[in-house]
Amino acid sequence: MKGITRRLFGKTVAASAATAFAGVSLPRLAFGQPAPRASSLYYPKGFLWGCATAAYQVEGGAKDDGRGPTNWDVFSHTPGKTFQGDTGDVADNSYHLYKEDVKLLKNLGVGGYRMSISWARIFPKGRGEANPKGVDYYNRVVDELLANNITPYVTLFHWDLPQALPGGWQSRDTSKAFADYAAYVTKRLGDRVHHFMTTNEFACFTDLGYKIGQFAPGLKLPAGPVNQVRHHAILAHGLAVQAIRANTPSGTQVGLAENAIVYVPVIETQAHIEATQRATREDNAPFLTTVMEGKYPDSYLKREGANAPKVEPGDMEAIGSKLDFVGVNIYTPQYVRADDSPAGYKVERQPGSYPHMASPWLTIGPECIYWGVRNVVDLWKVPAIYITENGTSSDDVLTSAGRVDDTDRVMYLRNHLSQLHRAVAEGYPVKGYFLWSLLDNFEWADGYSKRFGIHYVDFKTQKRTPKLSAEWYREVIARNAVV
Ligand code: PNW
Repeated sequence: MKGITRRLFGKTVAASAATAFAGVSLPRLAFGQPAPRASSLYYPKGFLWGCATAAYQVEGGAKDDGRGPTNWDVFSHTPGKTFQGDTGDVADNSYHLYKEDVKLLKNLGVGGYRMSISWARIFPKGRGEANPKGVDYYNRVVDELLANNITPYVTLFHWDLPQALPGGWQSRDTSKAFADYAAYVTKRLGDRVHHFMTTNEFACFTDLGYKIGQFAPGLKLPAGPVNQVRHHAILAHGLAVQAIRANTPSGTQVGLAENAIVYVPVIETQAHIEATQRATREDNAPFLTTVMEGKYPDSYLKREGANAPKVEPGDMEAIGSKLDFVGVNIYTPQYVRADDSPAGYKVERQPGSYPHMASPWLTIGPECIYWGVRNVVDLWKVPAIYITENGTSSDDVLTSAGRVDDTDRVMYLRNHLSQLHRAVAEGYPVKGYFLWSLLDNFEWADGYSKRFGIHYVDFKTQKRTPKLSAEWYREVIARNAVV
């Protein structure tokens, strides 16, 4: 041991002499290896760094310029549904302050911005007559981004559904209305926007809304109707992919943003890794698995029996439409082991002492971002994958000096980017990363009680203040490396 230490010590001295000569003081790597620069975890040239938001969470302007009411307006205005009755009526007022938000993006140096479009601004009743002022707004936002060299990545549905659509996602007509809306809006933006995501997180707007009741519309339906809601959601995605392709120039990149359950092997042995793959395919059956395979897995249909979704001719073909990329929203891990059960895997219960961030569901396991990418790419051979969301809530405090030192968020992000680097280094086709979120915003049922932004928002004055994490992210982007 001693010998090794001495040898490495010698190298370290030489390294610090070299760095001193270069005129910069740089940290050293462990084991005495000289750090060539500030970090060895470089990302490939052209890697896209970005931030993400969603319409209902940031825009406000709920009644402005002809926007129609949505499921989330109704839900958030229903007593007892959101934290202290918080609503998205005003949120970050980005409907009016979008230029300021683009400046924040510009200061960070991001290359991309993931935003969503409010369907009810374009079609206030979900279908029928379009509202030109809604389209004008998104034209302005897109033009402002492009004028600042920021590439827009546009999600067409991030949970705010026009209230006027009867039955919401319980109705098959909603899937068709979505495709018509997708056709209409992408035709108008497609000359300048080249990346579209159909939907965001199937499970959140189907299961949480129609099975658990925690999100709009707050229903608790039995298994059969829930499976039908899920089917309408993936059908909406599929029909929208077809509609976008028919209405945009060739080369337009179409994908989705999905929060597949991310499984991490308890130990990195071949058996546990294979179990993790099985679990990924099985437990994402009604959503990503079916979208990627164009077919409900037999095991899912068998499990659901009489409750299985009713499928019409042409549905599966639409649902399985080839995608240009897959976006994954990654926050937390689930651990899996191989076992002797018929399924061949077991999902581990997390012990009570398992650490989490400010949101109790946000358990910490940075390797989930590596495994999230690896499982999806290995299972379905996707040509390109983006991290369409990753980030955390924190109990942020704005000091009298105007600082928010969110060291826990920096810790969380740095660890995830280190693990994402592993996927990149192993050759997985990770094209970009969108941090959730640019701003503190309306965190759904948690209202404004949970802050996810790298900019602090004073919701009374709408003042935005960059947190320590914004400073940190700016440095990551500038160096194209984990710092
Ligand atoms: C995502 N969970 O939602 C959404 O896409 C965002 O709109 C949201 O603000 C962000 O993550 C932070 O929550 C999730 O319970 C909601 O595991 C819940 C969960 C995961 C993601």
